[in-house]
Amino acid sequence: MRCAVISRKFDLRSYYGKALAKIADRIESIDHPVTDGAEAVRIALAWHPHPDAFERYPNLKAVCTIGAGADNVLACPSLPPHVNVVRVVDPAQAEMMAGFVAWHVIWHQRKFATYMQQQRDRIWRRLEQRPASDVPVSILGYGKIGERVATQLAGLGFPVNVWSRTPKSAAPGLRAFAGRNGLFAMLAETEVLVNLLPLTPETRGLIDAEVFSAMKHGGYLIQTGRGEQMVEADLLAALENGQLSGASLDVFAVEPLPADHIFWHHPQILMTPHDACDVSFTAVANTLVATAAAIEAGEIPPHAVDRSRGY
Ligand code: NDP
Ligand code: OXD
Repeated sequence: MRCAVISRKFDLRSYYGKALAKIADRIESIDHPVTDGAEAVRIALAWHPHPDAFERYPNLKAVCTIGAGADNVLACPSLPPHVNVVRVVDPAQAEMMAGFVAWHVIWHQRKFATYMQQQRDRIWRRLEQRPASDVPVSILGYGKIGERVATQLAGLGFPVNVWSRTPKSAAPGLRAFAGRNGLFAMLAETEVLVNLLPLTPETRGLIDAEVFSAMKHGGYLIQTGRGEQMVEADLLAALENGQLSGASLDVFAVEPLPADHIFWHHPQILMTPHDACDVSFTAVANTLVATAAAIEAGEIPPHAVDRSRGY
């Protein structure tokens, strides 16, 4: 099946070159814009597509992303309403995210930022430490990734709360919350807040001053969902007034983060360049193959997002 490879941010074809070569007998991948035979294109592999990218493929049936979040494809103005958008669901990615989040929770719990400063100042001083059981962690989003992250943290001894849109029965040892009221009930018992939500109209701007002030004083934010979900000015104010003691930020409203942004040199912020975890090459290739097979069979591809819900 013919697949257009579309991105205005990355050279997807060279990045995924080996993975695409392995499936070349089933998927013929061609760089966008496909000039000859655009009408034969039935699937696309896309990440941050050009706004008009999908206009030229009249027989497009599905667009596969290279990540768990499909927001950048769903936001593309030329995406036709009938086209399926397929995200990657990769247990290895969820596991990598679980390690990333655990590291940052422990960074906060064990006061490693202070130890780094003490080392720079050549100060030998032991700090008072708390067991994991004294540090409640709450996760916004109890989906494929949030679930794995929650289990990992619970296994390390942290009390873990999870929040979803629809009510869930959480795994043993976790407390589940849902909806706006559930959010604020959960925040009252939150020291570390982990964001693992998809970007939708409901989650855009959700993490704001009201959320920070509902958390325990001196709390910590781990921002791994999407940058647009957090109000930057409210984070800076919460750090300034001590409501939050620090934040780990992996995702930003503008990526790459502009060189003059205050986050770069803020003493209470730890930053990574949207690299909390990655999907494996194999998972991307498998998603394309499964999508092509479903289209040939006239079925909805596995892991197609619900476009009315936005994730
Ligand atoms: P899923 O679709 O599996 O899970 C999404 C979860 O969010 C579900 O529990 C869903 O609730 C919940 N949710 C959605 N909207 C709302 C809402 N309005 N209120 C409360 N809960 C809501 O997604 P994944 O777990 O696979 O991925 C989550 C996100 O993590 C991605 O969309 C992406 O933004 C981010 N991500 C970031 C990465 C990084 O490197 N920084 C890497 C990978 C992912 P319900 O269960 O009721 O449907
Ligand atoms: C993803 C991401 O959605 O990398 O997978 O953010």
